[in-house]
Amino acid sequence: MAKLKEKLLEKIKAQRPKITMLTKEKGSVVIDKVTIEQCIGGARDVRCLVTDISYLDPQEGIRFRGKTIPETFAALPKVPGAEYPYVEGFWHFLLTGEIPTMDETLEIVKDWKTRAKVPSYVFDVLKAMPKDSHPMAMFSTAITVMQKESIFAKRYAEGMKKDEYWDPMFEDSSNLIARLPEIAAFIYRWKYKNGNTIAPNPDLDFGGNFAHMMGIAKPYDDVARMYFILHSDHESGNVSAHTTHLVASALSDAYLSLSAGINGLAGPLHGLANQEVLRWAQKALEKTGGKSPDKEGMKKFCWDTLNAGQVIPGYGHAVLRKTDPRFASQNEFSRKHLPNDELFKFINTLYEVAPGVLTEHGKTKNPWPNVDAASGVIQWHYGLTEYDFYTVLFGVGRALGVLANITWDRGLGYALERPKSVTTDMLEKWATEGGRPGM
Ligand code: CMX
Repeated sequence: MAKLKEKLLEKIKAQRPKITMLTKEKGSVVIDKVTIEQCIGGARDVRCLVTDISYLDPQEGIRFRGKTIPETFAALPKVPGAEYPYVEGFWHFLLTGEIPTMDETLEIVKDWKTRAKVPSYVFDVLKAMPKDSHPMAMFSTAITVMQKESIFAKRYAEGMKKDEYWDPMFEDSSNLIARLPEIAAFIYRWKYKNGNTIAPNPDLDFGGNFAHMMGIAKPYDDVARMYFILHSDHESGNVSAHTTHLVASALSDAYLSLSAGINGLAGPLHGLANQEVLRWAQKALEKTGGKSPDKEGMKKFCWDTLNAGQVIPGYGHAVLRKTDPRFASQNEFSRKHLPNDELFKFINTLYEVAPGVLTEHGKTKNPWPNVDAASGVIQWHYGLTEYDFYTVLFGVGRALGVLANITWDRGLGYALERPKSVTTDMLEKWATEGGRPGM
């Protein structure tokens, strides 16, 4: 085995300079409809995905069905006595592009209650997992294990026609979404609260019931609503959305597709960054006795991180080139509800300092904060200090966007996804020839 690894390392080391040369010196050579840099560099900016559910402008940030975040929050029907809208109404909006009436919203609230029962074997499987399993591994397992419930898989095996695919996809997606709050809250209480779980309250909406099952008092119900809506969709190219779409393109059902997307969300360069921000902030606060450092102290902490070869979590983005409006929206909530929170002060000082440090560092194309920079602060403030769990919250929200997308994928009969790969030798040849012949 040692020999095999030695040989492999030798080969990797020989290949690395070729890849660096191709990217740095020949990156702009067009090899087909893309450049060598795009081919090696994660297909940045390659326009080859279609969705009408959300669009991400690099300067402006996300629009859901054409509406900015503040416009979305303002337009949707609100839960009585709450600041934020029904998640159920948002689902209607994502699916149809139309703002639902209160009656239409309440119909979905009612419908999801009939779908919300989580099969008991899901809890058995979760209980059988080691207690130190990551909550995202538990969340993804719970979704995968429910695959036997898939109506799409059953109907497909019976020989359903292609133009009917969207219908069982919608049913599976609705069933899945309705069950996610109880699964997520179960994982939290099972793992961190001695298995002391809280039964759902059938009188509450999606966000309210989640807060209730988490055992966290108001206004956490509004935090949940805001959080799920903000994290729902970010057009199609991000890892969780793209993975869900890719897996669904093989006609895998909603359970298999969503769990794959959730696994992608669990990566530290994607959704896991929200827990990393908290881990990083807590490390800094430990050094300063719990008090947010001043600008100079923060600058030093940023540079220490960068000089150690690590990223500043919560900063940078593959598409965005300005402050993420999802960050701004959460900061607005914090300013209103937790202005004196020490962690909030930390995040604000970081916001004043990090963009300058990252610009001086000179690597990232976007020195501004993304959604993950602000989210943990709010969770921490309301007592959810187990930051390993934060990405599960992201996952519940992200399910809304990706499941709306794959329902539409089936409705429009989108194709099996199958991009073409090339070899490094081919790239080197085309780089020398100034492009792929005929292109
Ligand atoms: N701190 C330090 N370096 C950073 C950085 C950061 N926050 N963001 C980017 N860079 C570096 C990259 O690591 C890369 O370095 P190398 O050339 O050595 O590989 C360089 O800057 C160029 O990267 P980029 O083109 O600006 O960014 P990418 O599109 O490659 O990556 C992202 C985007 C988000 C993965 C990256 O900015 C990052 O790692 N950020 C920190 C983690 C994070 O917050 N992720 C959450 C994103 C939102 C989400 O999906 O949830």
